[in-house]
Amino acid sequence: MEVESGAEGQHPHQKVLEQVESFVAAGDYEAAIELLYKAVRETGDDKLTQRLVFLRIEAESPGSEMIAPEPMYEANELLNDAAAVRARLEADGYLFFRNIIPVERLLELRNQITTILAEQRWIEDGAQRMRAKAISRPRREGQPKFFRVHDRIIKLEALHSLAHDAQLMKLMRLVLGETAFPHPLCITRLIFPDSSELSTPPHQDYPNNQGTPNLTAAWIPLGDVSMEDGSLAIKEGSHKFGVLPLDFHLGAGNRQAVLSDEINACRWVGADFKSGDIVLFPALTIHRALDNRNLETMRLSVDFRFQLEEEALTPLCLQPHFERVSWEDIYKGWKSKEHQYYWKNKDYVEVPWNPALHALPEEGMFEAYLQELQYNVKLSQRQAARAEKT
Ligand SMILES: O=C(O)CCC(=O)C(=O)O
Ligand SMILES: [Fe+2]
Repeated sequence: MEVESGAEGQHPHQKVLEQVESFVAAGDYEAAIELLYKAVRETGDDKLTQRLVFLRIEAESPGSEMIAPEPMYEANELLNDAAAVRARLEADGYLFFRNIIPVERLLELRNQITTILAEQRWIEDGAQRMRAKAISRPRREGQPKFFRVHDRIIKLEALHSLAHDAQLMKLMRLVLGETAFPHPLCITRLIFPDSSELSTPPHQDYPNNQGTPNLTAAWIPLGDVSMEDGSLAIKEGSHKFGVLPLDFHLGAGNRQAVLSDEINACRWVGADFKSGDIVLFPALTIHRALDNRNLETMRLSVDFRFQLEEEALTPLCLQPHFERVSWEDIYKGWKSKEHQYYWKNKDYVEVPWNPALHALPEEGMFEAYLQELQYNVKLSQRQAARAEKT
């Protein structure tokens, strides 16, 4: 598209702006945004950029992204029948079990994590600390303040040893097979309330982990996590559509899967999780987090990935998340050696990481820039709204 410049004395892209406003007046936000998007990409003009950012915010009617998942199927009744469990995973692309992980273990890990969060002033300290009431603005993966917390959490023995919990391992052997073992890469999610732009978007784990597509994630809430608190949702049956194209997203991983109409037709399923519950899903299943809409408390959860021996993995899965702290440092001060370097005794096939599977399209950087601007505007709007209330 050629972006015409206007008459003298006018903004150089006055014609574009007029055309945009006439689309807006006619209620056609999609056309207005498309026109502006192209114009901003071509010109980088500040005024056009600002209009685009505000229009994109306006066009998101409140709750437009809100989804209402159907209930997940609770598979506990299948627990003594491996064939039935595996058939269900093959059919639905996920398994949900109630009450698998010992609650005391989860509480202990939550206790240790919330202690760190309170010390760093992310959450309220004191008698209510375990509630994880947020008192700071959202901290995002990659920021220095994020790492001040995460570099401590990644060292917790209670985090890494949870992946080897006897009940969890029993379940993973039932689902995957006798040689199932967890990757040493363990992920902790520290999700602030009221920051929907940062909610984990719909994605497949495969591009982030690669190796075997049979890789199976275990998502475990650290305490009760209802849908209102931003729990995990799964696109039922979405594992049957292969590896999907990627687009930028501000949420965890910075990548969302581009969903076809066929996949969009699959149902979202979810649950109000209780402490001890678990969801398993293979690497091609589309999943996302719901927005944390409780406006107060952080959503804390962990996710581990399991595979069988003899299957493929990439070197990244043998490293601590974010690769900032060495295993040697992580293990300092641990009480037990049992789960240190345990993967060295496993027979897996190490395959190289393929950057092409993780690459964003060319527009990715531009989209990143726009989402960042949009997020900052939304943050200030929220702060202003809060200030008005008090
Ligand atoms: O908990 C989240 O927000 C994301 C979880 C996820 O993507 C996973 O477990 O693979
Ligand atoms: Fe994921």
